[in-house]
Amino acid sequence: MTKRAGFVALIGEPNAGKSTLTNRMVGAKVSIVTHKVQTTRARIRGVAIEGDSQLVFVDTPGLFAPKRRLDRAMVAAAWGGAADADIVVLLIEAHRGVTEGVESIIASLTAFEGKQRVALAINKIDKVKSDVLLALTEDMNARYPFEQTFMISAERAHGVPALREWLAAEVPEGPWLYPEDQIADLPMRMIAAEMTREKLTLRLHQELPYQMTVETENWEERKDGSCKIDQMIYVVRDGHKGIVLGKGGETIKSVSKASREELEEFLGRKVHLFLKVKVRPGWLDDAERYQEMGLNFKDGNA
Ligand SMILES: Nc1nc2c(ncn2[C@@H]2O[C@H](COP(=O)(O)OP(=O)(O)OP(=O)(O)O)[C@@H](O)[C@H]2O)c(=O)[nH]1
Ligand SMILES: [Mg+2]
Repeated sequence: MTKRAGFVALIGEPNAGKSTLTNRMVGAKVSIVTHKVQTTRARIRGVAIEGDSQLVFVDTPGLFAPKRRLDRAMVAAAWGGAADADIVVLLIEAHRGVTEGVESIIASLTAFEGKQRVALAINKIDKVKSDVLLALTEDMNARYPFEQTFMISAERAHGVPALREWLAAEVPEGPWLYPEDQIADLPMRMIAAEMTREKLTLRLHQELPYQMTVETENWEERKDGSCKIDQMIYVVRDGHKGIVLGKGGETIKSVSKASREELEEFLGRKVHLFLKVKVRPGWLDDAERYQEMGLNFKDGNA
């Protein structure tokens, strides 16, 4: 029996469905998903097994034209993930077709031509008719020599097995990279912080989700098998603090409840979750915050 293992980087525009696909492949929620763009901030590794192959999916932040330090660090992390992978899968959205963003990703991809294996996955096929898909496949393949094109719906799991089987056959021969029962390569305290950030992002509007970060400050195992988790939510303005708390603390209470419930399901035990909000105007230029997010601060240099 020949074992195979490799890294598969998922790249694409923000909102393309990279995290949804990562979770679908892993069979568990290891990366947070929202309907908003720029949800994923760092490289998240999720592990899947297909036959004798271990596939390490590298979910990356969306690729877009960065403006701020955080944007630049996110985009650098995404391209870094692509460069380090055995196979890159570019995800695009079927109903949006070849957007300007997709064009610019393809322009950058040409630097990989001949050096990196790249496949195309047209996602969200549940949103379009099949003739659209054929035209889009032709158009994309005229722009870049993709090894294969897959048509998938990450959300509905359509076409996902075919993609997984192809990847399993194509990753290099070699020993597995992670223990058989490991599904993610991300510290638990970070997964926990991400869960809270997801619930906040779903509740908050406009720019606020992008100007906020969540850190797990303390994790205490209790004798009764439960754990106590303290998290800090950093915002940039006083006004934002009020919004995060909500009237009479309503917003933070419901966020805390939703996050705790998901954490309990993930960990399979009782969780006591305590959230606090801190106003830190400069956190977006604070090297320590980037380290906590798993990003390289210097990648954000203009
Ligand atoms: N209709 C449909 N929606 C999908 C599909 N896959 C993902 N979505 C939705 O698309 C939105 C974005 O999904 P994410 O997985 O967070 O996208 P992402 O590429 O990780 O986004 P960033 O982290 O911001 O770069 C969510 O609302 C998903 O539910 C799909 O196959 N069909
Ligand atoms: Mg994502």
